[in-house]
Amino acid sequence: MAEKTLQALLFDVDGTLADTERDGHRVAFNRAFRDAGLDWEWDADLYEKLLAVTGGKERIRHFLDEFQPDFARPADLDDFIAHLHRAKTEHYTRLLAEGQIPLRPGVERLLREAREAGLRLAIATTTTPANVEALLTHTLGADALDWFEVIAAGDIVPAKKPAPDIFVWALERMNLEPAAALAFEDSGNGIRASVGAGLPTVVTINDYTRSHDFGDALLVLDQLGEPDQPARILAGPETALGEKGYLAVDDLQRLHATAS
Ligand code: XBP
Ligand code: MG
Repeated sequence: MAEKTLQALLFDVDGTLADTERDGHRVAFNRAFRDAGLDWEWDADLYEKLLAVTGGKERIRHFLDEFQPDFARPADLDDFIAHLHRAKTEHYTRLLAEGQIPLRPGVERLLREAREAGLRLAIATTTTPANVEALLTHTLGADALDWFEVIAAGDIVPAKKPAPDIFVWALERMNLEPAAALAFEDSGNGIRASVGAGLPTVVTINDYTRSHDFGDALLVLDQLGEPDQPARILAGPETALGEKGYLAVDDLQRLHATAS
């Protein structure tokens, strides 16, 4: 059974805090390929297929294996991919610094409400730490990193989502039982990771993930919502948002109490 008191919220980043993939990461990958003189172009449809693999370096390797069988692999393929990925991260963090990728509706509001309510906050993401720092500081300000007790990101765990490792790593550092927390995710890989770590999970879908299987989610929304921008409940208790029409901390506390 979930502990009665909700103590912490663990957030995924890409697709959850911000809609970063199609117009952010994908654009950065393409710019890195161009810089390297490669004629690879990941359009939005191909990128949707590639998103099945989490982790940018793993995604590049998957692309080579699945879509570039004739590409003459360099002697040190790991080094080649790592170099490409470093260039991609430069492009991506520059996009964030230019303010190209805003937070999704309700994200800043809920984070601030959660802080005021004394809830502990953490990040559990597959993306590179530099990307998390850039997103949080360019959208929430320089002190935003301090809002999060733990920022679990990228290569610090051996297996990326859908493996539960990154959530388990964060919970261990917080010395926290999963039943005392809620996770926020956006994708099939993400919820398999969070539920795999024992975390009751709230999902906000996006264009790339709306058809994914969220059968294990406590609640599925189209967004967290704002007072002037109502959220739509796609699965879960129809009273989950009360009369307000957006997700707030008291809704999370009620929802958490029902988690089996
Ligand atoms: C999403 C990912 C990441 C990003 C790209 O992570 O799978 O790999 O697509 O970032 P999450 P990197 O949804 O867990 O936030 O290139 O830095 O991996
Ligand atoms: Mg995600």
